[in-house]
Amino acid sequence: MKLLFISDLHLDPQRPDIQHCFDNFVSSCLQNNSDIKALYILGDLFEVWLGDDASLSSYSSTIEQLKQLNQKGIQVFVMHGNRDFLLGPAFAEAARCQLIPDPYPLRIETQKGIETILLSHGDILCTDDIGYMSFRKMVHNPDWQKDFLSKTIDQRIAIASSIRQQSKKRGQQKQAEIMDVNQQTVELLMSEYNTSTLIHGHTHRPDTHRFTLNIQPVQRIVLPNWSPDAKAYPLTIGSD
Ligand code: LP5
Ligand code: MN
Repeated sequence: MKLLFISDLHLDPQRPDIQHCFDNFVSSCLQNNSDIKALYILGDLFEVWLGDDASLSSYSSTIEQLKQLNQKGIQVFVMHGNRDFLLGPAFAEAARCQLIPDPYPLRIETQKGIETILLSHGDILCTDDIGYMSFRKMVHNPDWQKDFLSKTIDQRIAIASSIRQQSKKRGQQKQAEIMDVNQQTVELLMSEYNTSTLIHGHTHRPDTHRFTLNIQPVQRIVLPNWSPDAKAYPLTIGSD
C-alpha cells in the first residue's frame, strides 16, 4: 500500500497546461487505486482561494476529481498553503476530503513500530522572511479572515490581486536564502515531534536533505511544484 504526497500544484483556470498534468495524475491514481491508500496534498493546491463561497465554482472540475478519488477508496487529505489558506468546510465536504492542520504528525506503522512523519506546507519554516511571517500572522487571524470573507467577491479579488503584486515586487527584492527554510526552525520542529522525516513543499526547491539531529540520521524531503514531469512522492506502508 502506498501513501502519495504532492504540493504546490497552483491550479489556476488560466493555466490549462497545469490542469492537464493534474488530470493525468488523477487518471493514473484511479487506474492504480488498489495500491494507493491515501493522497496528501500539502498546500497550494490552488493558485488562490478567496473563500468557499467565491472559489468553489471556479474549481468545480478539480473538486469533482478529488471526490472521484475518494469514491475509489483513496482518502484525500488537504493542508492549507499560503495561497489557499481560506479553504474551508464547504470545500472539504464538496471534495470529500479532510482538511489537516499544519504541521501534521502522520503516524505510520513500520517494522520498527509506530513512526511519525511530519507534514507541513513549509511556509512556517521560512522564519528568516520577516515580512512574510508578519503577513502570515495577519491573514491567519480569525478576525481578519472573518472581515475579509464578509467583503464582496469583487472586493476580495481586488485585495488579493493587490497583495499578489506587492508580494511579487518584494520577492524580487528578497535574497533567495531568505525565502528558504531556516535550519534551526526545522530542527526545533522535528525535535518537538520526535520525527526523523519531514515532508514539505512551498519553496519549490525539490530535494532530500539528510542530516544528523539528536545523534540520529534524519531527512527533510522537499516536494516539487507541479510541472509535466513532477511526480508524487510515494511512501510504501504495510508488508507489500
Ligand atoms: O506564494 P509566493 O511564492 O508568491 O510568495 C509567498 C509569500 N507571499 C504570499 C502572498 C501571496 O503570494 C498572495 C496571496 C494571495 C491569495 C490570498 C487569498 C486570500 C486573500 C487574502 C489576502 C490577504 O504568501 C511571500 C514569500 C514567498 O512565498 C516565499 O516564502 O516571500 O511573502 C511576501 O511576499 C509577503 C511580503 O513580504 C509582505 C506582503 C505585503 C502585503 C501587504 C498587504 C497589506 C494588506 C493590504 C490589504 C488591502
Ligand atoms: Mn506556498
